[in-house]
Parts: sequence; structure tokens; C-alpha cells
Amino acid sequence: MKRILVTGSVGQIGSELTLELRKRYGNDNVVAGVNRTQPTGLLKDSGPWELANCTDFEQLKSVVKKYEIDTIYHLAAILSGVAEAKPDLAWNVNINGLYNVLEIAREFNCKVFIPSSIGAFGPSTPPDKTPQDTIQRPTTMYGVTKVSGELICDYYYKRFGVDTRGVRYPGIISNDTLPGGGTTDYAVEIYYEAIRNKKFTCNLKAGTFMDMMYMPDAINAAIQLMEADSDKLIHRNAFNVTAMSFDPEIIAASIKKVIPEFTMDYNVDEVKQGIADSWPNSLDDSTAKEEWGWNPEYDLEAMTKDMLSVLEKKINV
Ligand code: AKB
Repeated sequence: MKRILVTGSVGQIGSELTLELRKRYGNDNVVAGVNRTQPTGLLKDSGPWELANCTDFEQLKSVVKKYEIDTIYHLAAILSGVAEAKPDLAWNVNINGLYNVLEIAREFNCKVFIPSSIGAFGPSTPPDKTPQDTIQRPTTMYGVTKVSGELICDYYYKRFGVDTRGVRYPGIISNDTLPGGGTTDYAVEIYYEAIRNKKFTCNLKAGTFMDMMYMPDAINAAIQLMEADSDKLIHRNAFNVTAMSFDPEIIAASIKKVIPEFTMDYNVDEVKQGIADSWPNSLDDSTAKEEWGWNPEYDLEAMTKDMLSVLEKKINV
């Protein structure tokens, strides 16, 4: 039987992933792990929650012990924008926190899902159709922690047999919990502003292409990879996954098709622009397709339609 802990369960991906895992495996079998912010609403009411700060080894271990956890989805992480502003915090959470999770997984024989990111690539990586196995020399603190995370997860698998698995997430677009401090956040904010004000000021330049994905696909990717037959996995940490690649002009054009009066201008954030410029334009995710059947459902048009109709109801209620 699965007994699951989700760290970072109040975050953008964690909050929706926890609810989906509860649907699939039973409410009582999925513990929402939080750092400080208590869960609210359905997340709080539908199942157990516990303080499980990944940088606090004893606290995390006591939760794993108490609930006899056998699977950890380790979503707690500092995103790229915040990591550049607070590199010490990023190191502590993304590296020391992950190390604690892996050590506890080793002791309690847990399977672990760890998200990596397109941020694990850098300016010397081939930027178009970036292959699964290629140069990874990121120039951001976030990227440094993500590459190190991929390596240490592979190490724990090979050296200690800990079943670690991960994907390199692109920007994730969702209509529930907002992202916190990423470089791809503009692609979420643009939808909110389109509904609220019919205009948006973009903090990245036109022509800045990055991979993106709608939340339902991001959640499926995590669960599908964790359910995949271990014998079929040649890679583990971490698989390229993507659903679409666009720049600000392209996402704005897709919104304009639904809201013709929508307009966009630019006020570039140099730090975020520098991060985005160091990341790939588009990933090749054929290895994920081959090894565990990855197949995203939403393209840009389908996502825009759904985002705008959900936000319309949410914001205008
Ligand atoms: C970020 O922008 O930091 C994240 C990511 C792509 O990992 N959304």
C-alpha cells in the first residue's frame, strides 16, 4: 500500500499534486508536508497534514516514521528568481533539504520523486531541441542546485538502491496556487491580468522562448513516472519533459484570440531576462516518451482556453 508524503504541499505544484494523489491513493494515505504556511481549504480538510520542513532532519524523519511513509514527492524548493536574490537560502533548501530527504529515504526505504528543471541547463547547452543527455553548465544558483540534485539522486540510486526519479519541469502554468519567484511566472500572471485588466506588462523580452506545460500534464508526469516500470527506465534523474514552447508574443496572441482587446507592453527585469536567456528555447522529450510513455495533453490553444475560462469564473465571482 502506498503511504505518501508531499513536501512543499502548499506550493504551486505541491498543492494540486497532493489533491490528485489523495484522489488516486486515498485521502488518509497522502500527508501534506508544510514548512510554515498551514494548508487551507480542501488541502487541509481532505487529509492529514504535518510540519515537515526538509531542512529539519529530525522533523522530517518523525513524519516519515509516524505515517510509515514509503513514497516521498519532494516538491519543496526555492525557484530561480528567489534563488538569485537569496543564494544561501537556495543552497540550504535545494541541496541540504534534498540531502535530508535522500538520507531518510535510504533509512526508511522510500521511493522519491524530485523535480529538476529546464534551469539545470546553461548557456553552453544546445538551446534548440535540447537533448536528454547534453552539456549542463548552468550559470544560476538555481541551476547549480538542480544539476547537483540530479547527480546526487542518481548517486543514491546507484550506490544505495534508493528508487529516485525526476523530470526537468519547464514553466508550469496553473489557475489555482500561484508560483513563487520563478522566471517563467510571467506566463501565469499574463492570464490573471488578461482577465482583470485586459492588459499585461511583461518582464521578459519578445523572442524569449522557453518550454512550458499546463498543470494537469505536470501532475500526470510526476505520477506516471513514479508508476513506471523500473526495469524500463534507463534514465532516472531527470527526464526532459515539455508540452509547448513559446515567447511572450505567442502567448499574448493566443490570449488575443479569446480576448481581442487584450494588449501587452514590456518592462524587462534584467535579472530574470539573464536567467531566461541562459535556458533552452525548447527541449527534446523523446526519451521520456520512449522510456515511460510521456504524452502531454494540452497545447497552447487548449491551455489558454481552459485558463481563461477557469480564471474568468474565479476572479469575477
Ligand atoms: C522557475 O522559473 O524558476 C521555474 C522553473 C522553470 O524551474 N518555473
